[in-house]
Amino acid sequence: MIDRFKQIQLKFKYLVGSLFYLSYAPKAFLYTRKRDIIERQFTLAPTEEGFEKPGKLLRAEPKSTGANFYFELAELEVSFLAEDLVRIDWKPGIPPIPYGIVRHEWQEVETQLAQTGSNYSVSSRELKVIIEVDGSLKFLDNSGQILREELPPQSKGEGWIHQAQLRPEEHIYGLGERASSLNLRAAKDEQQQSKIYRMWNYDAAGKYTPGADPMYLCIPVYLGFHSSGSYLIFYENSFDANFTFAETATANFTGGALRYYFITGSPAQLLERYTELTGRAPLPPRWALGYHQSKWGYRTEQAVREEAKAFQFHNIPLSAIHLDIDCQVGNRAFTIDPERFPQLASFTQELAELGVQFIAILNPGIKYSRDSNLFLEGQILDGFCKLPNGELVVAPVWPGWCVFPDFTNPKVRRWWSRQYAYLLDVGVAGFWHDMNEPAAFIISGDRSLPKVTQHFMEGRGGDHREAHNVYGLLQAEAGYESLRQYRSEQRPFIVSRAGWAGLQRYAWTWTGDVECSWRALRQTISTIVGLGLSGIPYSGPDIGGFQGNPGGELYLRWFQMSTFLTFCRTHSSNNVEHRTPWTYGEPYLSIIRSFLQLRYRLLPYFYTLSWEATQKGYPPVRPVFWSASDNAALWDVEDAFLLGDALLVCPIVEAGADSRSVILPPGCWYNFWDDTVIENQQQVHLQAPLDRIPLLVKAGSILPMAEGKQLTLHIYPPVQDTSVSQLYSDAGDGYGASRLDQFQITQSANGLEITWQEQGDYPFPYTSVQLHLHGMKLQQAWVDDAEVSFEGQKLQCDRFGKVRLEALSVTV
Ligand code: NBV
Repeated sequence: MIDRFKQIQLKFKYLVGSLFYLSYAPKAFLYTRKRDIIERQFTLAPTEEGFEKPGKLLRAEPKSTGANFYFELAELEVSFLAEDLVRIDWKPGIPPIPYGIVRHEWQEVETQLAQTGSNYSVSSRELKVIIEVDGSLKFLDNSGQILREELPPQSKGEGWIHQAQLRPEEHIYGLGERASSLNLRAAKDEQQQSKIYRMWNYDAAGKYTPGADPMYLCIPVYLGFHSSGSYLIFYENSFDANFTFAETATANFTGGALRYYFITGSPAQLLERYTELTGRAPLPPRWALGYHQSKWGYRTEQAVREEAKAFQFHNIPLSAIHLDIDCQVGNRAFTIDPERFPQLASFTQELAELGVQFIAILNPGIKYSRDSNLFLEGQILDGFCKLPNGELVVAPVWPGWCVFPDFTNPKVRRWWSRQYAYLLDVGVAGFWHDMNEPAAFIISGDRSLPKVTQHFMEGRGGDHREAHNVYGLLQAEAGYESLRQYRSEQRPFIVSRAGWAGLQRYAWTWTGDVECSWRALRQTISTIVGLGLSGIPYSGPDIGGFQGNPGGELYLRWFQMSTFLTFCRTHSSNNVEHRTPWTYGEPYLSIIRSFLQLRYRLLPYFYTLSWEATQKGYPPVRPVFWSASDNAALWDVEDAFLLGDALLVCPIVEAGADSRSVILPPGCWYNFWDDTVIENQQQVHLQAPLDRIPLLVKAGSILPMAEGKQLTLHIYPPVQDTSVSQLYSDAGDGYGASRLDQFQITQSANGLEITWQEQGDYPFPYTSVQLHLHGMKLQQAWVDDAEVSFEGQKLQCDRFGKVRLEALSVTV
């Protein structure tokens, strides 16, 4: 009876939600027609200019960090920015505005230009580029191994076709957010042809099933792995493009310049260099690594208050609540309805006292109405996107007919930045940028602005074909700068749906309106790992999926996976059942609670990984092959991921499964749950009853976990000679002092020695330290040469310089 009632309720909710969407249909229809007319009216006939091949190489000229090459029909500039990083510029082409790039000055690299017959080469100590007489390029590492062979580029009208030969075994990863296999080359379309990956940020609402393309956040960067090595290619070109990976890797750009960067090295080296070029993610506030609760449907202060209290009631940790467009007035950006949120300043304070941050959504579309202040202000600045005839571009989004700030204009970014200030003043802790591809409602065709829309492009001018993919990036920049300026003592927190290369400098992302299914849960792993390899370290899915009701088992399995992702948030649509950790009752509630408690205990580890991302650009969530990329058996593992170097997370992605097999990177691994040791096995089968997913710890690691002021260092021997684990701490927010504690473990004949080195001036934040030894039986222990007692495998101690543990029967 109750079930029946619930079903009717859900159907009713679904109906109301659908009617809500439908109410936009007339506007979407009108806009679609108008957009088609506009595109026809203003699109210029394509030029026939270009070349099939650049012609013959005529001469070469050395320059300080590389060389210039002159072909019959084109010019090529090869510039080494570092020993392992080279920039290639094929000309002619309008140089890109460096929206993706942060580092412009590089130390001079010594390079040699050499001629062999009619071919040339330019080399640094790490990398050689061979330039052949027809414009083919080869990239070789310092041992002479060929990493990549490119065909001469083809210039087609305003666009370029760029191709490289792929090895049979070559695997490809990246391209930003993709709902595809982790190895992008493995995916096929419905005709069993190589999948086409489009480079065009796209609102995937209602279409987000595995295989869908394009998605919200495209980045023209990919990594290639084959038997002779690995490399990264980043095209600094924001135009619409298609990429395919068959016998050749083909990039087909519709416009812009053919400028790209080539980097060689291991995955860690590739990400370090790439993020040196495009920027690293700043340290987030520590609370952001906790759990976030969201739904499209918190309409009142009271509803949010009750939700926060329910978390307390259920004893489930909560760090932030996200408010969707229904907290706004008429779905308008920068509003929060004062009738439904009458005491916002004291309310955000009340939540903060519960340890909960208030996050508000924002869409870029501004209501096209003289009753909208934002519209009037933007008009004074002449800051909205226009058509070539000077008319405003007007398209329907949630507030109704909307105009769109031109974020490629610095004046507009500054104006947009100012808008956050008053929400910051009343304690809004962070912002969630939605619909910023930018998305518009349509009946057919592209869900965005007309391609002929004009953009300021920092003064040089351009159109939407070039500006579209950087739109969300530049909005995120404006938001980030705002938070830095108006709340300078705290670190910014912004989540952005769309973006481009460099988004990591300003924002996190989530994977949008993913369907609610087991296959979508499985898909999420590749999507998130692929984002990390594209330089975006912080991302996560709507736990349970956006559209639909997952039921207890799927929600739980989704939750268990997300426990180990950087962005851990439940979110769902306005026409589905309200979804929280307690929605499905027991046993799900208790299991979710224990997973979240584990996540919070692991926060010192997460936070240290975040700090590492600021230093090196490594994504905390990594492919299983991260530290063993020459092991081809790992290249296709897409049902597991590493969290840092120490944890291997193996989610359950099938209904009813209570065990699964795991392909392991080489070495020795511990089962986190029972300390069994798995040594040098390529594949194991592990139990996964509802209350756990296989979770493995790499031998040699120290896993720092905290409960209140007590820090426990979980030590997993053996170590190959020595190994070092780090622990980063600071106040959790702001820009004050910090510290780095480094623990070095050395294996000795009858036990272990651990030394502790401290750096930095932030006081040690824990009042007690416990050492927990796994896999060995503790016999005797000395802290700074004084013998101490212990209990079982645990040793309670204070700060120390050196601990010596005599331990027996190493289980391996
Ligand atoms: O603002 C409503 C939703 C939001 O809940 C979701 O997370 C976004 O991805 N938003 C999309 C707009 C409409 C979705 C149909």
